[in-house]
Amino acid sequence: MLPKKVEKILNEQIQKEDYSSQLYLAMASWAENRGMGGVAEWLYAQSEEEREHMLKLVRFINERDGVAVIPAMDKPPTDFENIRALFDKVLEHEQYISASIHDIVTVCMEERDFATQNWIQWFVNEQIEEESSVRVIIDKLKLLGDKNIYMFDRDIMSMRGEEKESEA
Ligand code: OFO
Repeated sequence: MLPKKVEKILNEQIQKEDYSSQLYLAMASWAENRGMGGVAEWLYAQSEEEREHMLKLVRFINERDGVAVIPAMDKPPTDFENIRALFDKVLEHEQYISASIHDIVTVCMEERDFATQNWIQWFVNEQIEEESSVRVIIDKLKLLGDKNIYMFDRDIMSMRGEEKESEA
């Protein structure tokens, strides 16, 4: 049985993961409309991953005899200044998500819910990977500068491939 405080904070996380998915979908659509097919693919894939994170939480809460609540969604932004500003926003958002995962760990410890504390470690590790993959992208963007967006767009999916392979 999930302690009520843990159930509540996990439900809040469902909303945050769902928003992440919508945010990256909005970013993907923005990039696609500007001819950046590679960036769009990266963001579509990221949006899917966020949906999986959301589903993981839904299933876990229900399995532990809690009640997962599917929330209403805030509309994500539809416009972004440029590609660098977009990825700065992705990093800022992932840092916010990492902080909220750490808040879950804290509540689990306070409530002595060691099962959830153990389970949520997957998210703790996932956030390390997510933040670092966005930092790699921002570093590449700094190196290439504004003029080489074509190359960046061509290569971004292979960067994703390298990360996923190095994880395996
Ligand atoms: Fe779900 O990891 Fe990003 O937000």
